[in-house]
Amino acid sequence: MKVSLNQKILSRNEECAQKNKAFFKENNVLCLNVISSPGSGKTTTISRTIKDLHDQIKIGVIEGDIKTDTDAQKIRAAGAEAVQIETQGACHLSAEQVYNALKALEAEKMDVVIIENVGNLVCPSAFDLGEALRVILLSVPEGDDKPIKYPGTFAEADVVLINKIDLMNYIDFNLERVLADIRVVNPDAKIFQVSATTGEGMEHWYDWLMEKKKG
Ligand SMILES: Nc1nc2c(ncn2[C@@H]2O[C@H](COP(=O)(O)OP(=O)(O)OP(=O)(O)O)[C@@H](O)[C@H]2O)c(=O)[nH]1
Ligand SMILES: [Mg+2]
Repeated sequence: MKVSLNQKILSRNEECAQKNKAFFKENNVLCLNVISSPGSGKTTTISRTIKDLHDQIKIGVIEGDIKTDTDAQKIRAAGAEAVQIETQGACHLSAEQVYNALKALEAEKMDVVIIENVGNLVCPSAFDLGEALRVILLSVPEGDDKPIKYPGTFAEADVVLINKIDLMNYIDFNLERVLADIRVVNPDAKIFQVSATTGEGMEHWYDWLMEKKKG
């Protein structure tokens, strides 16, 4: 019974994800789904990306949180339009929520739509939102064992941003191990080491993003 209900939820989500995909294709919008644990630096990374690329691409953001619109406010302060979804307890965004937010955002006017999923390294990875690319963040203070503990999430990544590298000298974090562990579950993912606060390494992420936008 439980299994069939889960399948029903996932297949309903997949139907709507296909609608989102069609919307992005029709409007030539590149969509990214950003997933990580709470506090890894999703909003900080997106805000810095908006500021640094504002004269090259128009970015719109859909924010997912259980409660509050504080992340949407931070995105607007960084200079981009943002729509906040409050999931009221759900640990991930659904394709239907994103579909409704796309209208509110007027996403057809954007070059890139970035979806910041609810902070959670497990649930969001099961829900396709119709995105073209999936971005997984892992921050140094979370520890170097996360790729082997959450292999399903890392396996789905197009790009992994290892964030907060400015803290590397203060924390026991084996970078070589992390790189090797990601490679085991996902040999094709691009991996960039960045600091969203100091800006270190962000240019490689920007180059990758701009290449993807060009197609
Ligand atoms: N030292 C350091 N701190 C960072 C970096 N990136 C983000 N932070 C800090 O980490 C904290 C959390 O950052 P957020 O961007 O809010 O993280 P988030 O992933 O959006 O969090 P949720 O939306 O709650 O899941 C803030 O205090 C940031 O200033 C970084 O590269 N280095
Ligand atoms: Mg956030």
